[in-house]
Amino acid sequence: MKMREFLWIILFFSVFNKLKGNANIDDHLTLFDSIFGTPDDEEVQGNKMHLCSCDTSKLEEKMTNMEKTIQRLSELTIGMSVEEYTLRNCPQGWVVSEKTESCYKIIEDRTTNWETANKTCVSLNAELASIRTQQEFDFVNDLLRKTGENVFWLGGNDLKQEGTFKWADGSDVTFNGWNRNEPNDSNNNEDCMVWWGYANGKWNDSACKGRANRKSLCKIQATRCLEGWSYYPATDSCFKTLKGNLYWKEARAACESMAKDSSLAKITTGEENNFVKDLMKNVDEGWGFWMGANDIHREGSFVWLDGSKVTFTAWLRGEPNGGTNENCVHWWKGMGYSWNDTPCENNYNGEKSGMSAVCKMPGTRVFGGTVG
Ligand SMILES: [Ca+2]
Ligand SMILES: [Ca+2]
Ligand SMILES: [Ca+2]
Ligand SMILES: [Ca+2]
Repeated sequence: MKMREFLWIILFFSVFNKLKGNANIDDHLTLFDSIFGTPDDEEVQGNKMHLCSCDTSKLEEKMTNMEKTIQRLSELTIGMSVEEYTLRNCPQGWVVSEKTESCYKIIEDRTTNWETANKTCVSLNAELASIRTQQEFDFVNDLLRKTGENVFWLGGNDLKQEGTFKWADGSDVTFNGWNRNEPNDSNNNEDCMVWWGYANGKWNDSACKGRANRKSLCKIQATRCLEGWSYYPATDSCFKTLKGNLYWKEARAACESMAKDSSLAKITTGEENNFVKDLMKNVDEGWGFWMGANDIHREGSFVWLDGSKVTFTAWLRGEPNGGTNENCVHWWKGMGYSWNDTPCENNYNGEKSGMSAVCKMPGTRVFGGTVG
């Protein structure tokens, strides 16, 4: 679906809604003018005459036709390509909520056992649903109400510690969606959360293995980074260390082959530098790690690979000191990961010096899959 077609749909809806309302003919004319241009245009005049002959049956016929067009256009939008969503699309058969950055699926197979329900979700690379905000609470309510069912398994449970509810991924239940007087651990035997349609979707704790046979709701939360990458929220970035014995150019190529928009790391603040230091400390070998900073093109003028100037720096005292012999920057492991300029093809005792790399890419919302 192209942007132009999309705009046409919006246009049709607005015209249609206006016509359906109680606006008088003058309003219709004004609206018509504002959308289709000035009345000087002959064609517009013609259309206007036709539309507003003030014969109600004509107007109704026009509306019916418009309704049909809208119907056809809405059918077209269903085939809208995934690129037009800000999120990567959910797996087929799942419902996406862009607000909660999650995918949801109702599991029709009933089970009396919460554990079984969660296993089904896990087998789909998901988990029994968590509900973390009012927005999500409302979204789930809309979704589940439509089914006419009154009870669904959700992910909340206090199986580990009585009275302390966690979601299926072990995170705390912080948003309060409980029904009045719940959770009540009735008969000291209620450790699993259910969506309770009898109380407008407010939650109830229920026996994890009961007699009641329930459907369940699975959820996939969008992840910010590809697997193996670490998320740094302040700059909405993902980092990854690459252990190797690399010249700077090789390190750059290695990072760029990992994913679209990935390259040697750019560091913009001290906090970001510290975050990366912690990652590097977990890699136990190597002499240091390459970053994107370099003064290859103009001596003394350090830039990142996106062309921006290096503003924040964490040079080792006395660095950069290499002049035109040293044009690439690395974290020097033996010097507390301070920055140093060094030859881009750095050797030690006549051999490659064993430099690793830190790659960086923008945070990206993905549901399991890879970023193409
Ligand atoms: Ca309990
Ligand atoms: Ca209860
Ligand atoms: Ca230099
Ligand atoms: Ca140096």
